[in-house]
Amino acid sequence: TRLILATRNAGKITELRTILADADLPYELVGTDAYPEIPDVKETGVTFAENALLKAHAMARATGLPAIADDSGLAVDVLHGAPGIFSARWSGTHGDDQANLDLLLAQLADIGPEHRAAHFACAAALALPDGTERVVEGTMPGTLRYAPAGTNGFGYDPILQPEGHEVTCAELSPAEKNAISHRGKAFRGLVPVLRELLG
Ligand code: ITT
Ligand code: NA
Repeated sequence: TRLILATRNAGKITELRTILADADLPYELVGTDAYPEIPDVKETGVTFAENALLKAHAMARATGLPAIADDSGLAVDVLHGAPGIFSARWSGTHGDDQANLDLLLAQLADIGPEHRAAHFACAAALALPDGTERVVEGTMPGTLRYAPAGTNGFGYDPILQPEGHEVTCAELSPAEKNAISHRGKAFRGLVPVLRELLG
């Protein structure tokens, strides 16, 4: 079975391929690069789950194949959950991880260490061409640093120190991050659903 991986984010693709390979699934994972003619869907949802489903349904409909999608982001307590679903374009430029991270750090410069709680969230969606849909969500709680540290991962990884760790996500190895991450939890949770619906 071919399974479409409905994301253009290189950091996500790397992690998803590893997380799903660990589950030893019998599917051929096909990236959206194989379908350059299919336009990106507008992410008009107000939750991670809604946006993940929009992306998965669009690819499943357009390709006639099952599709999985990830919508994710960083939710900061003192900002009432922002950047949240706007994480990828917090600075105004979609996908400029450095600018997004720099802006967020500047916005939190005066926030004390006791008030820097945040979490990553991920919604993992599966859509079938017949409209069947499933979503599994995962989170990773932590606190925000005052300066970036580490070069692994992507996005806001250099500033989020996961609960129970003394280093940032960008200082964890990929395997260490996947073991505790929002994305690892969400997609490992989706694995039994994939086995049930795709065989
Ligand atoms: P697709 O829609 O093509 O999947 P995207 O990058 O637009 O790609 P999102 O809208 O879900 O995806 O945005 C995710 C944002 O959240 C992006 O800015 C990431 O940097 C950030 N993010 C998500 N997961 C992360 C992680 O594990 N580590 C660091 N940042 C993360
Ligand atoms: Na999004």
